[in-house]
Amino acid sequence: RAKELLMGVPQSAAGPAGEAFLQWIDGRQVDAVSGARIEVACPSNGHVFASFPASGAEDVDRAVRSARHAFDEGPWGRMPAYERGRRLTALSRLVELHGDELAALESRDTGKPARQGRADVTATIRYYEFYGGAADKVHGDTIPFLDGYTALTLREPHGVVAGIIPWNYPLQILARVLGAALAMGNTLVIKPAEDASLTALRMAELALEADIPPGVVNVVTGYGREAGAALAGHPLVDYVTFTGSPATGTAIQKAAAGNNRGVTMELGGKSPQIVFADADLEAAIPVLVNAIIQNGGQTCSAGSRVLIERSVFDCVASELAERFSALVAGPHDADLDLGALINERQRSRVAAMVAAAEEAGTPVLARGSIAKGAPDGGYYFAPLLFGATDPRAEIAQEEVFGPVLTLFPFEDEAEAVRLANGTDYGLVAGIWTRDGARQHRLAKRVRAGQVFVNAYGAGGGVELPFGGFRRSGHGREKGLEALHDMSATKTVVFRHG
Ligand code: TXE
Repeated sequence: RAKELLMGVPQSAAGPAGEAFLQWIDGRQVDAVSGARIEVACPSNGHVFASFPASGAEDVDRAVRSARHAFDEGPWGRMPAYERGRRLTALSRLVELHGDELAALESRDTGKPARQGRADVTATIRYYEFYGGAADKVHGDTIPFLDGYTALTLREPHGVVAGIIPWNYPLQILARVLGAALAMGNTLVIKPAEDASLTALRMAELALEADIPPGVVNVVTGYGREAGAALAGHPLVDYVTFTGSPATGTAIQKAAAGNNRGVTMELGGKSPQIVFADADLEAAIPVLVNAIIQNGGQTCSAGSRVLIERSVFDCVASELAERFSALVAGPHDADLDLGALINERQRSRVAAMVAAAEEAGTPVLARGSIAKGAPDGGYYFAPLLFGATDPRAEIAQEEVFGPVLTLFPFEDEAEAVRLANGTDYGLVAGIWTRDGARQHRLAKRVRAGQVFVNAYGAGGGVELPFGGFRRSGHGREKGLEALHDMSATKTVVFRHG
């Protein structure tokens, strides 16, 4: 079916700058109207290996009109919910079938270790499976009302949803948006990040193969300030969902507010893990390390602050230091502890924040290394462990988005809660203690969209609602909760007779 649709339109071709990808609008592969392109460099070595269209407002307008038409005229929103679910489930099977290819493309595009690319594919399969199964299980209520009336609610799609996606987990974040939006009968325009668009383009193709009709999933590529801004402010878009930085989130909310549209915002975090003296430290230590080095620390839910009860501070710090010293960053295909960061801008940003903290006298407890022979052109940053850090410092307050961990001693539970809640973010938190009453108290007092007790899920499973307080954003993704964000309640009242 997809092959038929592609007949007579330009196919991907290998040129001097590698494979020339095209974007997907209305079930067709098309270039940007301007012909402008963005080159894709592999973060592991800086070599350009592909390119894709640098779209502008005109391309975005075509994509939005295609999604509008597919919503207003097409079968998608009106087909039985179980049928939409079946097609999402078919998409999950196709991701499984093409899993190796997608994982390799994701790793090459983002610099993440091969193992992480495969984990991202596994999560992507689960998202489509989960939302495929959920599509026909969300429904409204009947409401006791006046005598002589029947009142009920329907859950209806918004219409055209715009999804602006970041570069850290392109496949997974696309999957949580696409799965939830399509399950509820919306149509979509996706704008992936200019740093990592390739797997989104491949997913648009697989969606057609899964019999999701043309125009239901459009992927328009380009820079944020051009394609992204045009999409967020397009008057034919009904709802906007975004994952990325707070500053860009503000710009997108302003653009959507120009049309009074609803938004879901996931804007990162400065997530704490609180370690009490009675915790199972043997279980905690590897989780504390993994929560900050996974994906090179470029994870919205990264556990970037570890709060440690004073009596075990030195012991936990030295265990962490030993592990940090052994960490090695290297090329994605070497599959080491971590890969390269996404680009030079991100590496310099991390380096500048670290330099400022060192200059302010924050003690460095350990540094990992960069693999011998790692290409000079790669954007590597050796993992770094800071000791006791000033909670007011920039490194303690702002998201670093790199493999940098800061430690904070605390005296008692009250101070632990103050420190945990002492940033403007509130995305995820971890609590490590054997004291059951304290587990319950802290789970309530810590302000975070997800709280893990004696665990840290770094985002958690696809079933678990996810989103933030304060600067971490609003609205919830993942789980059944996302289906509420991706739909609107309609109340219908019948007067009898
Ligand atoms: O993100 P942006 P950047 C954080 C992280 C990182 C920082 C900067 O701290 O260091 O953000 O990264 C699109 N209108 N996170 O600059 O700008 C852009 O094209 C519409 C946290 O790369 O938020 C891309 O598709 N769209 C995070 C997406 O927004 C615009 C994930 C994300 O880019 C736009 C990534 C505009 N004006 C970064 N400007 C998380 N929460 O996981 C940009 N975009």
